[in-house]
Amino acid sequence: MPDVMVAASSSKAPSGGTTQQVDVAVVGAGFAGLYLLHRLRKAGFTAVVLEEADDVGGTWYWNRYPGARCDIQTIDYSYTFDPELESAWQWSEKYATQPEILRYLGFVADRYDLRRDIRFGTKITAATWDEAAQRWRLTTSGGATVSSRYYIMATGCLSAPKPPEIDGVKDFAGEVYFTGRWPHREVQLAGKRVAVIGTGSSGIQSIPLIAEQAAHLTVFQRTPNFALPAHNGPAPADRLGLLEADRAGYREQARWSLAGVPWPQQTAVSWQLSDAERRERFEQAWAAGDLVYILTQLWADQAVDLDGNAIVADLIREKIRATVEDPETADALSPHDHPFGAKRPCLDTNYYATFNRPNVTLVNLRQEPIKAITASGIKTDKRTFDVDVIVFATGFDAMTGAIMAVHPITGRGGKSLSEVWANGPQTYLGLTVAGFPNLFMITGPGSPSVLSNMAVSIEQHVDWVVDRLVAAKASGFTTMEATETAQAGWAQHMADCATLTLHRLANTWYTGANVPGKAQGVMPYTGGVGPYRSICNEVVSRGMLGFRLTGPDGAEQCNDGEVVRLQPDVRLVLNMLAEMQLPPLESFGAQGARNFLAEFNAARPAGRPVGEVVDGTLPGADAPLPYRLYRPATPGPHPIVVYFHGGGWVLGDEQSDEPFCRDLCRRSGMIFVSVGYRHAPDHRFPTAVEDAYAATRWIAAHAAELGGTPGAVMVAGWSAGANLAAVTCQLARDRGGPPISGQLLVCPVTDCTFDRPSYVDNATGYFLTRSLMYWFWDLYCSPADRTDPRVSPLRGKLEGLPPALVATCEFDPLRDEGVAYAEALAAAGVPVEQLKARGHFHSSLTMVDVVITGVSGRVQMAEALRRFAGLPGQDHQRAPHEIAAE
Ligand code: NA7
Repeated sequence: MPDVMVAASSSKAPSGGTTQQVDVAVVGAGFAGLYLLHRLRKAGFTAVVLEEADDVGGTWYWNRYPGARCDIQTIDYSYTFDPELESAWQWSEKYATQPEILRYLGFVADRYDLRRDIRFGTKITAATWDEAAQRWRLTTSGGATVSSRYYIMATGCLSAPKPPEIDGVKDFAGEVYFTGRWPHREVQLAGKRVAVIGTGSSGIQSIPLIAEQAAHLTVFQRTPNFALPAHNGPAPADRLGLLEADRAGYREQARWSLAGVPWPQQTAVSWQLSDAERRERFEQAWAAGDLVYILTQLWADQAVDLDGNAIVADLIREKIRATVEDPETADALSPHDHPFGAKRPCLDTNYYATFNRPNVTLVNLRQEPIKAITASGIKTDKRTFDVDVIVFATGFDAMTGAIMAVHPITGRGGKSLSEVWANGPQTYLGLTVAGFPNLFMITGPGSPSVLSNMAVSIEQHVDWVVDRLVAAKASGFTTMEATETAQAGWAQHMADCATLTLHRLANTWYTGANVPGKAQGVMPYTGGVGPYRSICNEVVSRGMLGFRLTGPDGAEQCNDGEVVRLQPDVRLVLNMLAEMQLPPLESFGAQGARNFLAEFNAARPAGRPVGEVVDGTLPGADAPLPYRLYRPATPGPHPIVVYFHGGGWVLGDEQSDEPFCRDLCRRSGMIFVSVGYRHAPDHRFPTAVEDAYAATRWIAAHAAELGGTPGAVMVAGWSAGANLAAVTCQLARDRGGPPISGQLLVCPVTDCTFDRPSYVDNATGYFLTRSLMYWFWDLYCSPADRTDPRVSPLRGKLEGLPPALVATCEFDPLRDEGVAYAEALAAAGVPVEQLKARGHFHSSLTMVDVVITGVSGRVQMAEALRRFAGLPGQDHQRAPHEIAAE
């Protein structure tokens, strides 16, 4: 294999002070810059790459510390754009070392003759958008200038090392090294007293090797990190076999996966598995030595739910205790302050075992913070450590540092990027910034970047950008700029995604917390590589949504808007349903639709355990009705909620909303009795409502027998069931009971008018369609009866009704009639709380464990029920999710 060549044939700056004119200027000759240059050239653009280092490699040029390796398997951490390149290069190990990765990048640069357009040793000192010329003007360290139509930052996410932030570094008389700027010469540590500050990936990779050389190693740890053994060696035969059996298929699967490595999505959640099953899965992951595997393959809730996550964290801490002989050291090395995966976990070789060596000491900075660095070593507030060498493995000003710290970037109207990002990075898709025309970032903040296999994300970004430049050229546009609306929408979507995961619960470089004074917020896109790719594609298929394109002679196209308005998990559910290409539910006929629903429900998660589930029969209006009772695990008696399922008065039964009933039973600590009322078309209006009322009477009268608190009951329902709950409250008021202390109406049907905006805006595409609602209405109720308050409760008298929580979802045809009912109740003096779920669809709140962003909505519902019952609120401090409010 050829060794890395030093830039023997690099691009030369034009002499004589002339400005180099190119179509595209690129910063950085790492993974991204090299592929970008290759693609740009193939697409016919003139391009120059400006690189501060003396050779290609980017992060792999600078990070030469002992033990530096990739921690995505190398067969996945490779370019995939050229099958011939793939067969021309063989990796020697499962996780390649830094020198091998650098050789690979040199090999790629040579193979595609890239060096002739790269200017090495060139630092850009300023980049300014020239409004008149509609071009970027770059000045460089050597004094040469470049003028380019497009300016692309291929600067990587972890390129700007963070200053040590410790007093006295300059006073230290010994040697100082930074892992992120390790010297190119060999560093002699043998026989020396070495200090390593920092236990992120760089520290964890280098500590075992430094310990082998040093006379004594002292590790200064501020935050313990989770690390798992890499089990390095040859690429695992099973993964290699999969790749070789179908290279194109394997790569394509990676592109659509969550993390950019082709592992299937797990569906089983932790509480559906036994202890033994969970342990088996964990041991398998531990043995696999693969970060993406352990982060994605254990159980579906590990990255989104604190309880599911705590199980993994406990098991890893158990491994640490089993490896580290001194219990106090083991304890200090065990992370307790963040969920597993919320901070970047590490892959190690002998990391924990290194602390069993007699020449290694761990200093827990949480117990004795560093006071200063002195001429002879490091002083904590308890002790002094004299050392010969200090290694700073203290990390980077991640993601934004790489872009902002490089040089001032000035956009339209003289606005600087540092100003625009003062409160955190603002981007559209992590690719562009409003106000900075023709500026692109490869794997910028707001894209999956560091939460993914970078190789896959880089190729996706490069392809997307170059394809857009080609398309713009073909249609005569010369500038491209994100709109403010699109950018704000992306910020909202980013925040929605971040709510879904546990990343926001840790202070990490993902959130900017590692740099004092840096704005805080989850910077990478947490929604996954595949979903992100589909969004980027959607921007294009919707006519460059969110971009303003301009060209000569006033040509302009602006298709403004937000690309994602749904909650991220709702988007996935709806996309999945769309892919199934189901015929409209109403085309099955009533019985066919019921069968379909039963089959559909059988495939969903079963719902979490409750104390007891009891089936029984109660008298309806004029026939026995089945019911299913969910009892909390806590000692009774409990308040009772009478529940009516959804299904348009046509579908469903007392079991069909089981996960929702279980969830609310657990959260509220109340008995839920789900009633199997009779359905249309066999039993048309008013059978269902009379059944609902009769059932409520009977349950209230038999509360004590059912284990409930005697006295008032509450009613609840979803959709048509919420319609029955609302009507039951009116009937109970008018017919002398039973006493009802509160009503929970989730996406209720309240009126027979179909011209409210939500019926029009959400007529199709959100599962519950307008035409399905028409069908339900037709089967249930003749037009002549529809204004009867027993089916259109909005038309009834509303005074004197029990307090209500009315939940509505933004993308639901029924949204506006729910809101209208809440407002009318309030106007009639009824205490009403509204829950308007932004970005949700009709089924969001009841799809427990599928639509996770619905959790805090259900927390709110449970709290409302407890208030209705006169019970104190619960401590929801640990509820990890907040529903987005409108
Ligand atoms: P990281 O992961 O940011 O780790 C830096 C480490 O240095 C981390 O343990 C920090 O503790 C520690 N640190 C930072 N500043 C200080 C000061 N002032 N005093 C004591 N300790 C400090 O950087 P890496 O280079 O290891 O890895 C970066 C990424 O590269 C990695 O995640 C992979 O994606 C590849 P803290 O946790 O902030 O308390």
